[in-house]
Amino acid sequence: MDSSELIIPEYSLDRDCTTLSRHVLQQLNSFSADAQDLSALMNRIALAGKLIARRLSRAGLMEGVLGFTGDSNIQGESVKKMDVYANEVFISVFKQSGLVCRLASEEMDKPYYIPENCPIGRYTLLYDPIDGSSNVDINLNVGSIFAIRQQEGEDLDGEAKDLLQDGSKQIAAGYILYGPATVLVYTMGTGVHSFFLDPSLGEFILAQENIQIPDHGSVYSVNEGNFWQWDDSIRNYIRYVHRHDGYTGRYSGALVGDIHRILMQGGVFLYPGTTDKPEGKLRLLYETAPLAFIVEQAGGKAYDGLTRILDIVPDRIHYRTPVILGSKENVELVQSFLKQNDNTSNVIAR
Ligand code: P6P
Repeated sequence: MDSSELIIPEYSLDRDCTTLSRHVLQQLNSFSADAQDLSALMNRIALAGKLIARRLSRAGLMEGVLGFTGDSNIQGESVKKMDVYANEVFISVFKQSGLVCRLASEEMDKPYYIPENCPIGRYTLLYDPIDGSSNVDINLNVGSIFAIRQQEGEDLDGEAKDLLQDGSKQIAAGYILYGPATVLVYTMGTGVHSFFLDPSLGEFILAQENIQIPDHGSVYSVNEGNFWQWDDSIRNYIRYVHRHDGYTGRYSGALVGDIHRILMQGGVFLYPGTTDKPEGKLRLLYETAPLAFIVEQAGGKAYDGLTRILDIVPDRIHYRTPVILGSKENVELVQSFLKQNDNTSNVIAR
């Protein structure tokens, strides 16, 4: 076939050239040093995603990749070998980047400070390196969640107290979903955009811009095994969706996949507080706040019950919040049950 017959629509080439780093610069509408830094930062996150995706795709054929390490993390959770590997990937990818000064991770008690002998930037990466790692050994979807904040002040005591601020301090946030395809979804406050990893290019290529979550969806995503530990208000909501047509339960046990379904198809994800854990299970700084940023930018809502997630100020790095997030109408339906029983808000919304 001669070249004249090879008709490649303009957009497909341009689209294949819309990599993550180029898209960030387009979103910022700038080529300033700050914009270049953020573009480079997102590119490093993409590199971490590629390294983790590669490991996951080979995990079943390699020694020492699957299973538990035998240790527990700061959360009191058993650590999977993949948790450790993924955490190390982010450290390795950012250590020599000159872009960050600290890395705060679900897997580390204290933030990791970039060593003096490495170039130090002024951003902080907060991340959950592998969320849903219980799915790793059974080849079900898992994800990485990230948020970028700027260091404020000197942090002289090494306690990273400047991170203990509300979600409006997030400059960028998003997640990487390791599924049949590896998908990176991010926002910098100008919409939510998704990229698919094209293995043949080794690049994340733009798939969707300005994703909008439907105002209503049929899915409610919650671990109903905790039913009798919830407050009456949440139990009454669950009874409602059981008894009314048009609702269906979907729950994978891995936050990123459950949230991605809600983002794309609508519905609501809940991880309410329980009698023994009124604060819930999910961590604010590197799980619920980044996801709340994404969901709100897509036109949805994200609350801990009756308090907006992005307004919550944590008192420690690994602070937990209950979470109700997703389509506007679905979240408001859950909240209508919370408001029916005032003393509920003490348990669910703390
Ligand atoms: P449960 C995984 O451990 C995780 O942090 C999230 O990915 C997930 O949404 C949640 O916990 C699952 O918790 O109690 O339902 O097993």
